[in-house]
Parts: sequence; structure tokens; C-alpha cells
Amino acid sequence: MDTNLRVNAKRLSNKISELAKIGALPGGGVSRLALTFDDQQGRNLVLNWMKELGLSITIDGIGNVVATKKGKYNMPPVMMGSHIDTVTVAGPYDGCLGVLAGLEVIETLNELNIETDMPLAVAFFTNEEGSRFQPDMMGSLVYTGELPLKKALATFGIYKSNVEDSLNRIGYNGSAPCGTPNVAAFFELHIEQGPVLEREGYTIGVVESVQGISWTEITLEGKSCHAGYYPMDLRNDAGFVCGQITQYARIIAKEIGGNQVATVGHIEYHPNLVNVAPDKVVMTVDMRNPNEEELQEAENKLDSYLVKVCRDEGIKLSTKKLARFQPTFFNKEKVNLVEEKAKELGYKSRRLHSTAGHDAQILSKVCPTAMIFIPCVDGISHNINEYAYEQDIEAGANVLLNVVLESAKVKSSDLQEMSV
Ligand code: HGY
Ligand code: MN
Ligand code: MN
Repeated sequence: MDTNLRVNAKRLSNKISELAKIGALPGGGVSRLALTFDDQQGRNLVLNWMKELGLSITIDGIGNVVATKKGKYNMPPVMMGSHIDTVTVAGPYDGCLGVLAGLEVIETLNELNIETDMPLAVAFFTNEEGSRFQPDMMGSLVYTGELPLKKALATFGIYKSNVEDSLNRIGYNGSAPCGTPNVAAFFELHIEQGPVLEREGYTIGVVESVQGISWTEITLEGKSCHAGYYPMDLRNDAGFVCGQITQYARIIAKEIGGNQVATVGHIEYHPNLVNVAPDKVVMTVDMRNPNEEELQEAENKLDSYLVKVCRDEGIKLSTKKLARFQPTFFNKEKVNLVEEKAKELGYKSRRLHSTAGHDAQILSKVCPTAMIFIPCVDGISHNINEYAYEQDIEAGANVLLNVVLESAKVKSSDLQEMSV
């Protein structure tokens, strides 16, 4: 007999659409870059929903918000969460689904008057995307103590303001301590952001791991010159080298093959004028691979190529690692629980690794962690046409609800231990 509980999918979908109105783009999609006023408005809305659910709320020094529902016993909570900051061409689901599904779980339990043994918490972490301030997963890195708060606050972003000023400006520089995580287990529901589940007809993705990530910022300094007359063989054209690197990123992915991916996503030319060969270019290369050795091979290929092309063109090279995460493997027992609950609930599921970075990969360092994926149409994300069907959202939230209920039970053996 299936004793699993179910969420109210309509209520969850309404919240997702409500939140997506904040930072809505004229042609569709959402833009709520971390620590902007749109992010502030999104935070305020979610905070209101947390208060309406009677949750006790803490905000820490990097702006992470944790909302807790009391349990029978006063002990670390089972936490659900993700992020509500977005890229500038986002859809309504990336990150927000995990946070709002967490609130839906709480609301369902409140309605049924269910108090779990262990407390439950719903969190959103600051600047998961890392688009404005690097590295990505900045808030959860500070929450778990992996990134010192001071260092994060001093980070300058692509708009030349730093995290501290931006956080103060939106009023989310909280007082709760950072770096002393208080979590019994962590679960993150997320859209797959890839085509596998949809293409193969699965409803639930049982995520076993997250691939390694390497973000490099490259600064190329040459000499500007008149685009018209200066002899080609005398030029130190930073733009030309930028083009070579952009193409070579794709060659690295092809040469290494397998799951290797690479892209140049950000380029700033100076002076960025039609008739001046650029004297300075700042660009980024994002490379990822579930296999750490292959990712290191990709980094080595890039590094030696940079030295060669800069020497050939007489360009001064400097590089900075913006983010570097090794492949992360989730807690086997929690991964099995996700698979078991998906099966009990009658959802077709398969195991897979995550190609995108997530807060869960950071929380997995401090507590047993697992992720639940649902399909997104054509696998697209970081794109205004990102879309997930309501029945898949419902399935993902139902699995989250029942996985968390199971995880929040205190075994009698633990009780004896606690009572001594
Ligand atoms: O880049 C990522 O994988 C994530 O969206 N921050
Ligand atoms: Mn995300
Ligand atoms: Mn994202």
C-alpha cells in the first residue's frame, strides 16, 4: 500500500509563476542577477511566504536565508533548498523550483498537522549562479565554511561593485554566523538542465554526482593601433588571440571527447571600437568533465596553448581561476532513498550525473546529500524558453516530500543515545 503523501501541484506552480514575475523580461524569461534590486524583490517575496508558513528565519553574513519548521526533537534539521538568483536569460525553474518545492513540502505538512521528529528547513543560498560575482555557489561555500566570509564580501563582480556593498544595498547582510553549518541532511530538487530524462522518457533523475568545473579568467594585453594602416606583422592584437582561444576551447572538447565540455561565455574588448585593434581583452573559459583526470588534461592543454599564442602575437598574458570544483559524489544511502521513493510513487527514474553546478555539491561536504532531477523541455536552461511540465514538477516535489519525511525520522536507537 502506497502510504506516500502528495503535494498540491497547482499551489506550487502558482508560486513559481509568481516569483518569475520579479525580474520578468519584456520578451519572456527572467533576470534576477545576484544582489541586484530584482534579487532583493525576489528574496522579499520568498521571505514573506516563509513567514506565512510560520517558519523561523535566519539570514547570515553572506545573505543565505534558512527557514526552519520545528520538529519533535531539537536537533539539526533535514534541509531542502537551492537558489533564487538567476542568470540574465533565465527561465522560472532553475533554482527556484528547489526552494519553492521545499516550501510546498512544509505547507503540505502544516495542512496535515504533521510534525516530524527532526526539524525541517528550507534554504536559499546567495549567488549560486556566479554570473555576476565568481565563484558560483558562493553562498553555500560560505555557509559550509569552504570560502571565508571576508573573502567573499571583498569579491568584485562584473559591474565593478563588490559583494559587501551590493549585499548592504539590498539589506541582506544578515547577522547569523557563517561557516557553522547545522544540517542533518540536504536535498535539492532541480530541473535537469540537459536532454537525457526527456529524450529517454524518464520522470525522475536520481543524481549520483556532479561533474568537475573549471572557470578561468584570461587577460590579454597587446597594443592598440589604427585598424587601417598599421602593418599586420607588427600588430599585437589581443582580439585576434581571443578568437584563437575561443576556437581552441572547442578543439579541446573535441580532442578529449567523452563528456568534456568547454565554452567562452564572457568577453570584454577594450576599447571595443570598430577602427581600433583591441589592446586588452578579458575573457572566461568554462570547462567541465565528470572525470577529474580528463578535466586536468583540458586545463593543461589550455594553459600551454595560451602561452604559445600569446608569445606568437606578443601579448602579455595573465590568468585567474574563478572557480574550480572536483567531481562530487552524493551520499549513497540518500541517493538510494530518492530512487526508492520515486519507485514507490510510481515514477520512472534513472540515475545520472549532473552537468551543471549546484549548491548540493557544496552541502555534500558537510552532510549526507542527494539531488532529484525532473526533465526540462529540450533540456534547455539558462535560456528564456526554459520549461518544465506541471506533472513533472508535481512528481519531483512528491519525491522530495517523501524523501524528507523518511530522512526526518529519528530511529529509536538514536533516541536512546539522545536521552542519555
Ligand atoms: O554554472 C553552473 O553550473 C550553475 O548554473 N551555477
Ligand atoms: Mn541552478
Ligand atoms: Mn543556473
